[in-house]
Amino acid sequence: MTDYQAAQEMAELPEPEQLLALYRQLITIRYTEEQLARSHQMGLVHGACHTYVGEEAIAAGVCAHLRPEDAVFSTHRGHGHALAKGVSPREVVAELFGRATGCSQGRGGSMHLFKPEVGMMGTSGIVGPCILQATGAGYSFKLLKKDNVGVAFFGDGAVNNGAFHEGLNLASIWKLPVLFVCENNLYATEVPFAYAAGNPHVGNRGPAYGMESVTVDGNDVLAVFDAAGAAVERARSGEGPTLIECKTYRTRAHSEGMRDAGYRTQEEVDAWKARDPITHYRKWLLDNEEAGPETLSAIEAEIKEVVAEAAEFARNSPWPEPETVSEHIFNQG
Ligand SMILES: Cc1ncc(C[n+]2csc(CCOP(=O)(O)OP(=O)(O)O)c2C)c(N)n1
Repeated sequence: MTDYQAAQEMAELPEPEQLLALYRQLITIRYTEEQLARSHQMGLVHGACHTYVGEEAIAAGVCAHLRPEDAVFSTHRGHGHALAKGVSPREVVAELFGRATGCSQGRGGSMHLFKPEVGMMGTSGIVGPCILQATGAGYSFKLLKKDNVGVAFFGDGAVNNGAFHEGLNLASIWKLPVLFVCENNLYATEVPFAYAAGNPHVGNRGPAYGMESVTVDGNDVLAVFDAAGAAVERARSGEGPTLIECKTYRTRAHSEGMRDAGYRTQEEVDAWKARDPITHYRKWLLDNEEAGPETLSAIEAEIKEVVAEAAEFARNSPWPEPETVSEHIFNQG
């Protein structure tokens, strides 16, 4: 039995239709990212483009438990979080193309994906603050006596930032309904986490804050789903925050167009590609007769169409009108 199979035997499995919804979500993120990478090469994406290829299981597994009123705060690698939280491929692609039909009306791009109506409270180019913003959302839900949760997605590069210490400590002492989801993909740009951290086991840090903490295989969507389900339940019932370390890997360059050599070996990249979260989950669905090949192929064909249409829609969308440039700007003077 592989580690993957063993983890599934122990995990609380989702309902059959949810198993397929997870597959659909994984495929949506992967195909959208691949479309964005191609579009970047064609010069259609304006600004940086950090893809989430290889890490899709985390956004899919966590966001499957969230309601539109739950608040997600994300990072520079946030397309998958936005999609899993309910922003459509059309709105994501159009935003990266700088078009008025994008979720931020073409004003922000990849690192400013906002859609408060579905609880997507923003991707961000600054490493760390999402931890504090999610803590603040949790505090606000607690004050308002709502059973909603705040979720921070962040990389290993954020955990040695002061925001991590302040956010986790505050959430712990006030038992705030927050999930701190660390996507530990082993590198912050080109810096290995093992080099940058005195204690490279993020999951071990929770107890230092008096906080529930768990480490899971971030390439295993069912393991993430299981851990996030327990954490969301704990948060909604007033039992406080959880730190979830998801061990994963990005298989593309840090950012599209960047060189991807000199800091990791091809063998390492290939070993992680062999643990691709989508390939593994697809095989698991088939082996366990949760879905037949025709069903999965139909989902793949449908999402391929959805994403191609989204790119076409974005390409044909208008640019923001120049005369609207001063709209949505706060004047603090
Ligand atoms: C406060 C801050 N410091 C430095 C940077 C420059 N920077 C951009 S991405 C990045 C690496 C982040 O690594 P990690 O948080 O592990 O996320 P990953 O890119 O691996 O998903 C850094 C240091 C930044 N954007 N913000």
